[in-house]
Amino acid sequence: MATKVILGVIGSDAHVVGITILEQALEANGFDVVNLGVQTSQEEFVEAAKEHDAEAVLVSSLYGHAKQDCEGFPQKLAEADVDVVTYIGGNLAVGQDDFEETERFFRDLGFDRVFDSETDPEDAIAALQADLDQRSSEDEREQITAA
Ligand code: B12
Repeated sequence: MATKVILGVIGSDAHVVGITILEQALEANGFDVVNLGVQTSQEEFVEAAKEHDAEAVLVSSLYGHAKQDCEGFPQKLAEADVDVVTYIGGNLAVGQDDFEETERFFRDLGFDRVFDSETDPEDAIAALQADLDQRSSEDEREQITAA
């Protein structure tokens, strides 16, 4: 069965082109994408991840308000018992920011990886595949240890 991935633009952000390209690239690489579209709330991401038993949640933000929109988001996933790989990408801060600082902010918030607006979708997909492979081998090891 194809790996299920939730994709959407968080907050009041209406920039749709980036996630459309990401959706196509993910599907071309065999992922089953649930695209929630633009102006998606944290709760909608959490509900969709739960409903579809997703393995990853990919959040996009372009308009410069990602820090406010994502406050508490990884914790909301954890509270709902949703254990997924979480990525965020796009134009994550206002203006010409220091990406290293932005990356640190979102990693501290709990996201697994942070991507800037220059990211080639194929690079993000390769990272996702590697992260998911690593998770499933860790799960297998845990099952063997528990048996
Ligand atoms: C088109 C556009 C619009 C259109 C959007 C139309 C639509 N329905 O999509 C309109 C005119 C509506 C618009 C409105 C606004 N916009 Co505008 N917009 C743009 C513009 C010119 C292009 C965006 C785009 O489509 N790029 C093409 C796609 C392919 O690239 P992308 O979106 O960056 O996505 C790629 C990567 O970022 C990455 N990526 C994105 N998300 C994710 C997520 C993950 C997990 C990963 C791995 C990768 C990833 O992969 C994508 C595919 O390659 C950009 C400037 C620019 N050159 O980027 C400004 C820009 C994004 N907009 C901006 C702003 C400020 C606004 C407004 C707030 C303006 C205003 N004052 O009203 C409003 C916001 C309205 C809202 N509620 O969202 C700013 C954001 C500034 C910031 N972050 O500091 C930008 C950067 C312009 C600028 N230089 O100031 N905008």
